[in-house]
Amino acid sequence: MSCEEMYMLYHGIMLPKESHCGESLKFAEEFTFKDDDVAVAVYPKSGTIWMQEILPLVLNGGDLTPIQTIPNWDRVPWLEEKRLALVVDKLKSPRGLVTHFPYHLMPPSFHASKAKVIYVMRNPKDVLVSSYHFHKMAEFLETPATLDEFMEKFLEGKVMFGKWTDHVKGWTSTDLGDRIMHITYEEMVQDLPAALRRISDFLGRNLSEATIQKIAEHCSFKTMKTNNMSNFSLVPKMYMNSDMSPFLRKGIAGDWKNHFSPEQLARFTSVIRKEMEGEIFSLPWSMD
Ligand code: PPS
Repeated sequence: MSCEEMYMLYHGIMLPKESHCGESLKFAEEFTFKDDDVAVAVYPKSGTIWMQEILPLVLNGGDLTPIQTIPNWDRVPWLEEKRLALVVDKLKSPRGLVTHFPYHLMPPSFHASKAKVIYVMRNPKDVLVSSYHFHKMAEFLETPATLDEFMEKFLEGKVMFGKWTDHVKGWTSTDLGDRIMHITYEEMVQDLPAALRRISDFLGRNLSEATIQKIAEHCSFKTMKTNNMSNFSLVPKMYMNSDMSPFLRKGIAGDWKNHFSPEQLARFTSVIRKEMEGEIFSLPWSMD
């Protein structure tokens, strides 16, 4: 399949046609957010599926039913994807939604509502590596020839949802005040119970330590890898070929060190640094 056949352009960003179309984007634009909705905004490969596991558990006091009976894409659907229109009426409040949209594409009703949003950010070097492997296994995305070639596309924003730096800049300079919480993938890897306590406090849930520990256990990489409702094993191999690379691949921070050459590191770092020049917000990772 050619690139034109695989992707559509929406406000200048590339979206895979497999999961997005004009109707799904119109549905997102006209979507009515409720005040008690919780959105998770996240650049692809930064912790989306992880939050689709965490959010229902935190919102429902640790009840495992949703994560054991509903596939992640219907449990906490993507705002912009085709599935939302099919499942929206089945979602129970408080509803959880995920989105890869940059901030400026969030629909008017999101701004008019009091819905909260959690922005998850991951070291872009690991985002790149995770995305590179994902592009090899996802048959609906362009297969990268080499890491070098994919890195150039990533840095230019010629990948789904555009430039990583634009996404981060938009979501770290919002006017949402206390409606937004920022968290990093690395923070979650380092101490998941502590991250869950922060999320629970932000959402006004008063979870006991026993519930926090229970959620942490069910949202560990190891447990999620065996959860057929979350590990994409329900998706036919012609769409996602886990023989090439499993969706839940490594789940660690710093895998870029196993992939980047010194030249690639220098190139990546200099572009990201330049893009972030003049930003008040500074990245929480060393770029070296
Ligand atoms: S997507 O396609 O945008 O929805 O992908 P996304 O879910 O955002 O990112 C996939 C990466 O998140 C890792 N992941 C986890 N890491 C640690 N612990 C848990 N529980 C977990 N769940 C998902 C997943 O393994 C992908 O990262 P890599 O580095 O490829 O392993």
